[in-house]
Amino acid sequence: MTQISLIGAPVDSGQRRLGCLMGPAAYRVAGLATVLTELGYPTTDLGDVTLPPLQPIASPNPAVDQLAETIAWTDALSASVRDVLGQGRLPVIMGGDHSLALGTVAGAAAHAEAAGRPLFVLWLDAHSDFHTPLTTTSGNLHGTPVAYIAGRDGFEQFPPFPAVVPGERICLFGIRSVDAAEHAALHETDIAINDMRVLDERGIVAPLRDFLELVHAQNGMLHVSLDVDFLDPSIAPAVGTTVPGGATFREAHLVCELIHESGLMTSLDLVELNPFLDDRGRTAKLMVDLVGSLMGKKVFDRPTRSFN
Ligand code: 5AB
Ligand code: MN
Ligand code: MN
Ligand code: MN
Repeated sequence: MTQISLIGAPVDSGQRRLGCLMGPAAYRVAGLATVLTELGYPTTDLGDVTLPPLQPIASPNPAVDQLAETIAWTDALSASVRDVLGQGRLPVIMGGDHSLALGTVAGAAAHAEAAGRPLFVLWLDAHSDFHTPLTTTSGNLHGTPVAYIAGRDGFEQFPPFPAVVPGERICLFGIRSVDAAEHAALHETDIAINDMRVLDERGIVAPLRDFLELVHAQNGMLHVSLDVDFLDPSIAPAVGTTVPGGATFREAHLVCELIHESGLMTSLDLVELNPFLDDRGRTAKLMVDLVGSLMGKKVFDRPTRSFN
């Protein structure tokens, strides 16, 4: 049975609205470890990663906010994810804003390269997160991790990304808010863009299976990055960047169930939960329920299509 390590990542340097640093505590209160244990997975909570005091670092783009903190989180979380994967365990990162994925995916990429396997990234999000520190106008670095993972220029102040993930191994799923600079840059890549228009037309199953088939065919590792704003704000209000028209309750569970059935996921981020904006813990509880589906919780056992 897969062994799971929970990593608390109280990152809030990637955006300016306070509260994401309470995310790991909210997942603990909502019973994440218990859900995993009850599903039969030996689960260890490694506690929260912390940072030492830092000196500020200036960016060539004066808009960029909290660069030193975000670089330090990148280093620290890359090391913890790589370490957990090296122990043969599944890291589940309890965020924290999405800038934490600069580090977690770097750690997964370093591990995959050492293991001689290709890394694939499934990005469940309202946004494409394809800015660089040079193109962002908000200055919020939670809008940049996909660009870092894909090897775009502009991250010279960050640790070099260990093994750039080619566009054909990245899948954006659920997006519905893309800035003009991101849009232009995405057109130059082979990243699979499953925006909400595509999901409305094709549904969840076909585009997701297309991507999972690719991962399976290449014996890939699969990092899943789940941004709370992937979900419709009516069911998941606890996020700073709500965008209408997101995944419904059943669409989100179906995504998670299909990922589970594939048996392919090797690391998971839970990002952007802001418990200060929540309504009696409902978003935290929904995220924990979705992790349950990702790890095999189902209403009724039936024969399923497996990739292994
Ligand atoms: B999130 C925006 N593109 O750059 C920007 O929540 C939003 O991690 C970024 O997906 C959203 O500030 C980042 C307008
Ligand atoms: Mn995001
Ligand atoms: Mn988002
Ligand atoms: Mn276009």
